[in-house]
Amino acid sequence: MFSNIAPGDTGGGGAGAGLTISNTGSLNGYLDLSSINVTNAENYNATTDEAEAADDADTSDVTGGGEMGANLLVQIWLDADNDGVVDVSAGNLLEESIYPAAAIGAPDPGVTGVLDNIAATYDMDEPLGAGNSTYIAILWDLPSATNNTVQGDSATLAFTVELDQTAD
Ligand SMILES: [Ca+2]
Ligand SMILES: [Ca+2]
Ligand SMILES: [Ca+2]
Ligand SMILES: [Ca+2]
Repeated sequence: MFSNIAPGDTGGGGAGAGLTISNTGSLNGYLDLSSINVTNAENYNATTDEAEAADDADTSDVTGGGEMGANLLVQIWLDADNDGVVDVSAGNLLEESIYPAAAIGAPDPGVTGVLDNIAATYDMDEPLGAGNSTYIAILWDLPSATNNTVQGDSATLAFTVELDQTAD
């Protein structure tokens, strides 16, 4: 989703940048995320990535994997109004933060979740009425202190959206 990012870069958000989740059925549902998986790739090029090798003890995709997911900070949230902004009132959430997990009304944790540490499931039971839509969006931040270990690395986040008929 994002490429050529460097330490100190932030991004994501923006109006309409969210993933649209629609309940096209005739029954009200409850939204969960499952089968969440982060895959880290090293993409090491021996002729151009010498700076990476100086910091990264293992540049092998086979045995080491990349370090992007261990360094990239994210916030994934239910952007109910699809404006690309985590809406808050006096620092407290008006929209549910999925990761880091924080309910509406709780303090906004901000873009502080290490991507690799995301849980495998989020049993949110977010109500989604028949014919309605909501949006899942992500903000990211690669801290400026990140060293060359992430040079060329990539991380892929995959998840499944589940819509259950009961809050379970
Ligand atoms: Ca590595
Ligand atoms: Ca919003
Ligand atoms: Ca690396
Ligand atoms: Ca559930």
